[in-house]
This record gives sequence, C-alpha cells and structure tokens, in this order.
Amino acid sequence: MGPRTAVKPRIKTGTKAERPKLWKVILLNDDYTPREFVVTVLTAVFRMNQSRAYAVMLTAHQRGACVIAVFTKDVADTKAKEATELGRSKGYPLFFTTEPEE
Ligand code: TYC
Repeated sequence: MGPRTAVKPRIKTGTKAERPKLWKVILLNDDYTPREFVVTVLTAVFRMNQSRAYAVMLTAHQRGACVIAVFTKDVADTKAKEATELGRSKGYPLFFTTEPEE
C-alpha cells in the first residue's frame, strides 16, 4: 500500500472472542496413598512449597477433595494425568481430576 492509500475502517462483526475457560485440577482423597507421597507429588508437579502442599493434602484428606489450581484445559489435563501417573507408578490409587470453572 502506498503512503496515500486510504484504509477503510472495517466494521467489526460479531463479538469479541471470550477468554478461554479455565479448568480446575482437583485432588481426591483415598485411604492408601501415604500423606508424605501426596505432598511430594504436589510439590513436584504443581510447584507448591511444602507448607502449601501439606495444607492442600490435609484438606483433601479431611474433606474428600481439594482444588489445587486453575489452568488452561491442556495444562490442567496434562498435570492431572502426570500426577495421577506418579501415584500409579508406585502402586497408589492417588487420583487427580479436572473440571471447568463456572
Ligand atoms: N488419606 C490418605 C492417608 O490417610 C492420605 C491422602 C491425603 C491421600 C490426600 C490422598 O488426596 C489425598 N494415608
């Protein structure tokens, strides 16, 4: 386009793209996975410090489940799978699931 070329303002159609929905990663309690191991997985996969990881583990232990963090769907799914797999590799039923935020 030359310097004098007029650019016709384009009228936007439709609406702005919405922010992609975020997904919660949720830790579920079970009767067999050692507390210590849950804390280790939380620090390794979710980069939590010890005291935060311990608090999250304890909440899941007492209430049955605890929301860990929110991510885009891809990241949430990958982390939940990775963390669940770490437990599985030791023979533990430790389970992480994901669900969309409202
Ligand atoms: N309930 C387990 C125990 O008593 C510990 C545990 C806590 C396991 C939280 C899973 O998400 C969990 N050994």
